[in-house]
Amino acid sequence: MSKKYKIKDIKLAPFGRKKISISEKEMPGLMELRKKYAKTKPLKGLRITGSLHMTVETAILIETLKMLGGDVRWASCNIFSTQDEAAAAIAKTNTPVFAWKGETLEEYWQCTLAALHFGKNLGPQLIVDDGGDATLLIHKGYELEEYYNQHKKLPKITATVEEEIIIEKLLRKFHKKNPNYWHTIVPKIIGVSEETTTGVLRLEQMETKDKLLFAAFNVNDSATKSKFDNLYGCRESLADGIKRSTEIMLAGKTVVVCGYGDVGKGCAQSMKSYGCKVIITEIDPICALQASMEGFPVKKIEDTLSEGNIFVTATGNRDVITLKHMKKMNDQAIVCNIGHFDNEIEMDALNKSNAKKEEIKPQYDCYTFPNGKQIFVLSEGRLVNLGSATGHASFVMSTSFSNQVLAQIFLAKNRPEIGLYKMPKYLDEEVANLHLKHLNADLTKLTKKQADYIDVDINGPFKKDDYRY
Ligand code: NAD
Ligand code: RBV
Repeated sequence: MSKKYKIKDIKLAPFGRKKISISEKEMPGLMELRKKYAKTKPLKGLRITGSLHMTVETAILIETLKMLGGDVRWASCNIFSTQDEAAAAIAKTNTPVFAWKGETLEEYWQCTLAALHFGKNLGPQLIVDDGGDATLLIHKGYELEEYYNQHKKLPKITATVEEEIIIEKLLRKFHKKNPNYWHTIVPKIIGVSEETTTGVLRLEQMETKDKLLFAAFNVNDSATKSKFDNLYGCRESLADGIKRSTEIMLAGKTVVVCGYGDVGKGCAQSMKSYGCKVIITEIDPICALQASMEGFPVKKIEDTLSEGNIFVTATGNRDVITLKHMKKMNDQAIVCNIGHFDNEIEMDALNKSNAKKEEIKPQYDCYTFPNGKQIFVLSEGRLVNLGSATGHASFVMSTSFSNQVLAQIFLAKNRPEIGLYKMPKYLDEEVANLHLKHLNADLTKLTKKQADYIDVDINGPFKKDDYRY
């Protein structure tokens, strides 16, 4: 396959390059890893597919993987999350990239497939995934071939969800020209490193069912990922998404945050700091108790509908805000989601309901119910910080992406058996260390006596594996 790209506009490349140059200085972890591995090139000659929001930060990740020797192809993992100037800057360097802001679902899956297809019967050896869509397409393609090879015909499409039907159709079309593609490429796949909570859940489910076809690395559960990106990242980018689209005054509003995990905690803190009254919904008593101890009322969603002005889902679960809920909300309530997938809000049902939809501007829609009540939905229910703004700021993505790079090096070096792996604590601590200087933090050094007393090595790891931070 050629080194072609599919993006919005290559003329945006100089603007993208300016943003990349600024952000590089805010990504000290990635810059340090470039220095450390530029000579030995641990990813030398390895074909790497990325399916991760094509932002400025991701551009710097891509260029790091390339400097370490990787042969990289990229797609975004969401139809709205691409920064077109970042995609253009990457395309300009002759890196195949297939991503633009505002893809249709058909285009989205074609882009994912293009990123996975390096040429006739050449697929990736390593995958950087966010949410698991690249991994899903490979597994579904493989399954389809299994069926075909056994029955000498393709199975009927039984899916009922629009997106699943799109995937099935795409794979069938691809199968006609490339009948044994997935079986040829899978044995050469070393593994995938997964960025986010929802993607890790998918991997765990596959592992339990013995369905995983290659090794997988859980990047999300590094402390320097989920305890920073999910929490502090969302603490800033949620407000960015809401304000860029609606321009609303946050102070004084009542915000309902559904889910009080790492992301929900960041969202709740953020809204509180703006002077909002924050209400939490939770299903887990521990998280509900944490919310209560922070002074947040914990309620059932049904009991917040007449109070809330802004609703944010952050659960990684489905059907958290339903059409029934939306019908009962206050006039001009704002509804958005910051979890990985758009099924947290019943968007399908809303779109099929008798509410009239009107676009205010891209990723900002007004729905008017027959009784005249209006609600606003941001980014069509997809992650609001990436759809309505530009995602997390560079510094926190440097902690996440340093884990990604180390995970890719681990996979390349160790070629582990099929299974789900996590970052060893000493590397997690190393990622934190790479970022301390940038913030002028001065770490205390243990004495030998102190280290012995608390039973750790003087150079770390400083905590047991199950410490929760
Ligand atoms: P988490 O597991 O730490 O938190 C989710 C919380 O939601 C849990 O406490 C769970 O008990 C709760 N929950 C589940 N079902 C619920 C329901 N029906 N009602 C109320 N609460 C419910 O996960 P996380 O790391 O906080 O991630 C949440 C989502 O955000 C995932 O989809 C993740 O992939 C995504 N994420 C997005 C971004 C972003 O930039 N937009 C960043 C990090 C993670
Ligand atoms: N995320 N990426 C960005 N600016 O590139 N912002 C957020 C960015 C990632 C984050 O790591 C989270 O786990 C994932 O998006 C959810 O899809």
